[in-house]
Amino acid sequence: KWKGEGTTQNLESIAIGRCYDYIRIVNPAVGEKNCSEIWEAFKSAFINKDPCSILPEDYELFINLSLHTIPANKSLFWENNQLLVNSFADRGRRYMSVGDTLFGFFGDFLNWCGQANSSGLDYESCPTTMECETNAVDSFWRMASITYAKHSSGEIHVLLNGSAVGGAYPQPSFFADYEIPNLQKDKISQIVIWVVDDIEGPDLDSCGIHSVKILETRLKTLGYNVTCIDNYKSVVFLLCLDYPDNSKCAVPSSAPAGQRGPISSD
Ligand code: NMN
Repeated sequence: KWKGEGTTQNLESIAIGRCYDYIRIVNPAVGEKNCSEIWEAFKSAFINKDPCSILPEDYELFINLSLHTIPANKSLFWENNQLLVNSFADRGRRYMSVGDTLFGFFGDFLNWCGQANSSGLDYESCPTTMECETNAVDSFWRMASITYAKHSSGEIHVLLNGSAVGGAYPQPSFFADYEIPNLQKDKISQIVIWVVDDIEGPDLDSCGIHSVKILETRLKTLGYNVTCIDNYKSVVFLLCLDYPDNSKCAVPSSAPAGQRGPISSD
């Protein structure tokens, strides 16, 4: 009856399995957590309710049970490049995006909703954002984003896509509406914005212009120390893995041009 995809099959096994994977393997530094209790708290946010009447606060117990320290200088916010962020952050080893926290890891790439007057999940369909914003998944990510922003500290980073058609800094968006307003100014020393274009994509947005300028102005007005870097090398290197022959991926050789052979044998 809804327009969106239904609940992911085997949701409970995936979520509980992810929780154990996270606390035992991915990030044992979070300490002991009760994964079945976390699952019950997650489920109670949306089970037996009208799937369009789920509020971020309904996930409060879930968040309280799954919350852990987000290391200073490791927060990575983003728009329009989730897969790139997943690779770059490396499950928290390099950076800890919301998807690398226990609460974000738990629900990442999954879909779910319940139904009124039934304790079952709806595997057939779930409401889209267009049908209602207060659906189980959107409210979950709102709560996750708010919590993540509130607990971020030190030097924080934002990775934006300079080839995105709606602008590198879209509005409305989770970052603009739920993360920026919840950053704790006294805990944040600096905000570094990275605007990285797709290797084969157009350069539509950059530091100091269009939507990035709007973001820089907003953050400076809020009193933050803001730096912006176009096509930050480390991120470009990662993208270049898939485009080794693109001119944007050329690495300058140390040998003079005339001495450079196609393949070196020594
Ligand atoms: O590009 P959208 O969906 O607006 O969200 C990106 C931002 O919001 C990121 O800064 C992230 O922290 C947060 N967010 C993350 C997820 C996810 O990791 N699956 C989902 C929704 C929002």
